[in-house]
Amino acid sequence: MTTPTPHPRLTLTEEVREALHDGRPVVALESTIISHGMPYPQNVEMATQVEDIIRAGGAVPATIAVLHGRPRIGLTPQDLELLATSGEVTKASVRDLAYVMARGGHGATTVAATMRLAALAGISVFVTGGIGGVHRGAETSFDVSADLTELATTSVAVISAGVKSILDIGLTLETLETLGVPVLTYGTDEFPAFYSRVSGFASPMRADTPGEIADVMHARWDLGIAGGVSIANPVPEDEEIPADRIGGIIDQALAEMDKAGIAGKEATPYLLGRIVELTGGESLRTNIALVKNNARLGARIAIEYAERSERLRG
Ligand code: PSU
Ligand code: MN
Repeated sequence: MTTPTPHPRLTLTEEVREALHDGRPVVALESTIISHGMPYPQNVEMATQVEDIIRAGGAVPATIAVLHGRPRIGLTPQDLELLATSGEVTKASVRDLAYVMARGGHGATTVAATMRLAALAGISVFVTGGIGGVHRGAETSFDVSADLTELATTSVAVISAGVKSILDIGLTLETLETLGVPVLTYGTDEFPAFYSRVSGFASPMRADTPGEIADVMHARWDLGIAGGVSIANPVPEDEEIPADRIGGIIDQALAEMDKAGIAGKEATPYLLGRIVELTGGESLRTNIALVKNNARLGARIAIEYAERSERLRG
């Protein structure tokens, strides 16, 4: 194995470029969570703290976005502030990337778009909060996140806290199975539901150490099976919102969304914002806590993965 050269359309920070060149662990981070997933100033504080956690864990953070039409791998504090405050940042999934680039605009990348750009840069590990999935009512709305189709094709490991029950968790797991995506849960026999540690759905595959997860990544990709690995890391116990308490709030937010006629790419940002209001800020604290928890795990996975890659290179 050789270190891949990042795609010429990408702009990398020196820190990220050197780490990738040296084969040191790098962890990608998304930016929709900053621009469209949390209010200011908690969004930029979260983004900064998560980068610090990854550095403290021994890896290099690479927050990804499109700025002035350029896909950027690794951002400055000023870039993070812009993403956190500007009203001119498009929520950019894979279908939006080319349009935002061609117009020279700013794009906050979703899980799908971040995976694609991370892969082009040669980054194999990506930390987020929650992945998109099959929305409730998808049998009529057809609203299935492009995060799922990206996981089917792009070879990046994605660490999340599972799937929020604003989505249909069962249908999301079924779809991931159809798409051939391994879903690992970290240290638990139950698939976690983002705000809550339990979802009522059994873990498809359990892993108890970062090394086991790195072994799965290597086995899949060495075999030539392209596509992601989804790792679901439950929110810490003392930070969770019990499923029975968040359930009613999510139902209310979904009903209000339908009444307001909100759909498509606006759905997830609307629901997240409304849930923060309805919980009096509790869901935001939980959201921040679970992203940090994922960052700690992601750094450890990136280190184990880099060690195995190094050994294979000899
Ligand atoms: N879940 C969260 N916070 C987020 C998102 C999901 O708890 O910010 C974002 C992620 O960027 C994810 C995107 O990729 O929402 C999914 O949007 P859609 O359902 O429109 O594909
Ligand atoms: Mn959607």
